[in-house]
Amino acid sequence: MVKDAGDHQEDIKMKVRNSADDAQQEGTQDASAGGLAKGTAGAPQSNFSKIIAYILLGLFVLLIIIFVTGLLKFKQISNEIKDLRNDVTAQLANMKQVASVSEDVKQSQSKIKNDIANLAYQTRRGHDDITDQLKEMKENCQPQFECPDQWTEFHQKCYYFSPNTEDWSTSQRFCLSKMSNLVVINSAEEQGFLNKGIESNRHWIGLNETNNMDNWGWVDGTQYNTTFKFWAPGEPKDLGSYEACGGMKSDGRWNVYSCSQKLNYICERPVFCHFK
Ligand SMILES: [Ca+2]
Repeated sequence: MVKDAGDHQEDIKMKVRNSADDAQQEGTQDASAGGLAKGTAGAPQSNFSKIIAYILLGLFVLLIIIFVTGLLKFKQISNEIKDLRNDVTAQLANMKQVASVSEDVKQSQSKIKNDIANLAYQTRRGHDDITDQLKEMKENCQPQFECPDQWTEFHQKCYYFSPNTEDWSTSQRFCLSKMSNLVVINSAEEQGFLNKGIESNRHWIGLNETNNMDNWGWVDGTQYNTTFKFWAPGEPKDLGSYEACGGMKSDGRWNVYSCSQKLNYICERPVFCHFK
């Protein structure tokens, strides 16, 4: 019995040993089998690595291209920004210049406005001065009824009956030199006064034919058609090619004479203001 137990243990030990040997042998076989498998899978793995490497290289090149492109783009944008900044600076300078010109225009307008205002003020002041002076003159003025020597006063007018004879134009020039005109007869009273003054001598009066067409006119512009007339019967006659001027006959009536004839003449002067 004891022997059987010992044998049995021995058997178990043997079995265990054999099992271990088998296991070791199987491990060796597995190991050799694994090494064989490993040797056959090496080629695909190398190709895969190459593909990965190519992809990585491609990505790297792509990155380089992107970087360079980006760098160029950045430089371009940077230049554009620089140009834009220069443009803005130039525009600001222009705006400042325009603002300066605008300011000059404003100042000029203001100056012109002031000048006009000053001129208007001076004009008003001048007008006021003239008005004051006229008022003063009116207050201090009195008609000069006393006529100069050799002049006769009648109804606030002064008359000069010339002692000498002249043609009509020379007579008028003399009257003008004395601040007068050849007489303009405005009324029957004036006609009557003159008729006495001529003392039966022929005298020029301020009438002449303006265009040889029976258009008579007074030297001071008085309307001939609307004024008193005292022509002798048959007058005014047509003298043809002779220039016709008006004069008083010895009886005082008006007569047409050739302007070149020499007659006495009558000057008439308005009454001037004589200051007190
Ligand atoms: Ca008169």
